[in-house]
Amino acid sequence: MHGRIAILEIDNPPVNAGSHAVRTGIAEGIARATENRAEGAVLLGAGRCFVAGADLREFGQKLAPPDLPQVIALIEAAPFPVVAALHGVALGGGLELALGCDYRLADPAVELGLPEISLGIIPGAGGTQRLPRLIGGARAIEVICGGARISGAEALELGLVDVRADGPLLEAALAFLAETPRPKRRTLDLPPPGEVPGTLDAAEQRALRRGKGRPNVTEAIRLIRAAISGDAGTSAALADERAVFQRLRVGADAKALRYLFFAERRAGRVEGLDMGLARRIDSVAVIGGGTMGQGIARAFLAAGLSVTLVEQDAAALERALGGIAASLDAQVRKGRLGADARAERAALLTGTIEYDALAGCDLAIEAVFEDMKLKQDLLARLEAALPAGAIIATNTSYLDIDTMAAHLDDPGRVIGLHFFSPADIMPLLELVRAARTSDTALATGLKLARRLGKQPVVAGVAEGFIGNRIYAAYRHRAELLVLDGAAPEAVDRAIEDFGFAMGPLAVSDLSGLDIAWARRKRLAQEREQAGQAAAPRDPLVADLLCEAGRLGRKTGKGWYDYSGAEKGGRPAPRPDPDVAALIDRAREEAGITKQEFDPRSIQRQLLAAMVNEAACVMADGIAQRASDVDVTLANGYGFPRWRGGPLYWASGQDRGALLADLDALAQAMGPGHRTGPVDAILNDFQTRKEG
Ligand code: 3H9
Repeated sequence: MHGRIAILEIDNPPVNAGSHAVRTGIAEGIARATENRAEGAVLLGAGRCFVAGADLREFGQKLAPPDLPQVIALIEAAPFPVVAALHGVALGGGLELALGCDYRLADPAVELGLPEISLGIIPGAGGTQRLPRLIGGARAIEVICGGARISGAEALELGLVDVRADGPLLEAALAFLAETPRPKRRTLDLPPPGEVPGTLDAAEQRALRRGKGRPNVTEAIRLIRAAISGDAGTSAALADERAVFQRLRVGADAKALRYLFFAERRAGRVEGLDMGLARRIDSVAVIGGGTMGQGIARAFLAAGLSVTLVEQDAAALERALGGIAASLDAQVRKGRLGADARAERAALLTGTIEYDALAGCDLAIEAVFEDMKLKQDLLARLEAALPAGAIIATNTSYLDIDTMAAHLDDPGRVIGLHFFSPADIMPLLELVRAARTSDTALATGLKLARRLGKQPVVAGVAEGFIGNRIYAAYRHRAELLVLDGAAPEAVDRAIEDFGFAMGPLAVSDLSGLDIAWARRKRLAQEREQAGQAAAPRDPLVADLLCEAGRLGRKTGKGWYDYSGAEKGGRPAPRPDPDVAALIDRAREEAGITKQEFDPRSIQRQLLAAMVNEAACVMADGIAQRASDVDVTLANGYGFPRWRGGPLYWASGQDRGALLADLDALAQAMGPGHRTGPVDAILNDFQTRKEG
């Protein structure tokens, strides 16, 4: 008690998750404050935030009472006003708790949000009912269904937060209560604010498109609409919300998404690595200003690092700097970046064609053409130009980093930082730990990933590391399905029905068929030089398309024809009779009998290819853990998050059926195919999941 004001501080490190003890503590605190005849109460969080939401570790079991709705009901029924004092984040159940208080006061840097949709559930403690009453239905749909975060400034503007606290939170909250009498004020009694006609429908349409038909999105919209209309009555709507939450919480989507949540946090850790070794990185050099280099530069600039872009000549440098400026401008135009932030980023960027300019850089990353000799020479140049101890990174997506770094005085400085294009948008960053990569370089890379807001995954050296290696196996299977008789659009559709945004052939068209073509030629050459005999079956058609100049969207034709109508601002892929004829010819020339494939067997074969290669990746020790493979595919390759990732998905399948799919895969791939130890990996995976 502070005078007549009760102070309830939630202290449950690291993020004050609303576990059972926290819920009990708040309930007891309210009861004691009532006994003590408190005239008001302040609810706040100790440490770095208010409350980051419900404790996700409890979600696999029955939730012990009191549940959060009960705690909020106690707050609402208390005979004194309760002020939530917010700092750091108030997310999920944390925001719902604050919405259940009579007033909200916040540090201006606070971030508010309801991320439940990303966890396969809906807010379960009144979020769908209270939030729309404060900020309106359309904005509530954006926050709940789109995962939008609300800043402190916006929360004040919207009336979601009543007072801005510039000084110490507790003092501000006490002063707020002392200023004038503060009556009780239930959020549920407030009428929803008026809405510009049409905005609610528009927000709903956007949310449904983004939500890809997941059941939690449609349920959330239904409940938000019920809050706005008020037809059902408040307590019935709250009970409805709770019932939907409880059902979804134990459903397949929610389980997979919770698995990924913890898997993603684990992926950033390396057993036994001393993170204290990480070097401070303030200034970086990006070598090569092509699409990838520009994206990487933008990612660094967005994180507030100073960037020196290095190109071969003045003209290329001007093009690269111009490209970055243009894309920053486009972000401003689209409202994604403020004019001040754009100016700050631009001020952090310089360009040069002189390696001497790198003498002050803490890290350099090369993003030049995928050519071993070129990269070897470049790394040597960087070693000479950079200060001692600075980290040298390569963005190669396939090449052997051990070989690349072998000629340096100190190969320990070299690490792979494999970004995905566009590098400032895609969340994944594969950190490649080569045989001689030092702990310092690895720790620095992990810390840097965090600073860039990326999802790190640590990989070992292998053709394509984790992600591209598995993806290449999947694409190979897709191409063979086409050769054996499935239409390209049938192959793509089968995996899109599984939840991928695009099938592998449409993706190839988007990124350009020539990249994989060059890789196939290189691998064939390497295989020949090494005297290796059997290779998996050649998919033939992809090569023929390239030879015919059909390199994908950039040439207007690839697996599909792009000369037709636009869809979403881009020409839509249309099946092309010329491609069908080319496939028939290839099949005939190779003496292959055309087979029929139903959508399910196509889908199962594509998944089997991923699962099999994932098992090979594990067997070779390229990924630290099975869950890292899932994190990679879900964050960089469009594997539907609500399916958890290929190994998680496989662990939930009937084992006999899966092994049969793997046999069929081996048959289709031919003698050079390597069968991964899927059974053993999944047994181990199951034990870990259950343990
Ligand atoms: C919900 O609230 C449903 C309600 O509607 C239902 C009401 C009835 N639970 O991310 P970090 C751990 S659903 C358990 O590395 P950061 C995390 O595992 C929930 N643990 O830090 C890690 O542990 P460890 C809605 C959690 O600074 C440590 O905290 N809420 C939870 O990068 C640090 O986490 C959310 O979805 C949790 N809820 O980011 C918010 N949250 O060190 C989820 C974190 O052992 N959380 N941990 O690996 C976040 O978005 C970020 O963690 C946060 C901090 C932004 C808070």
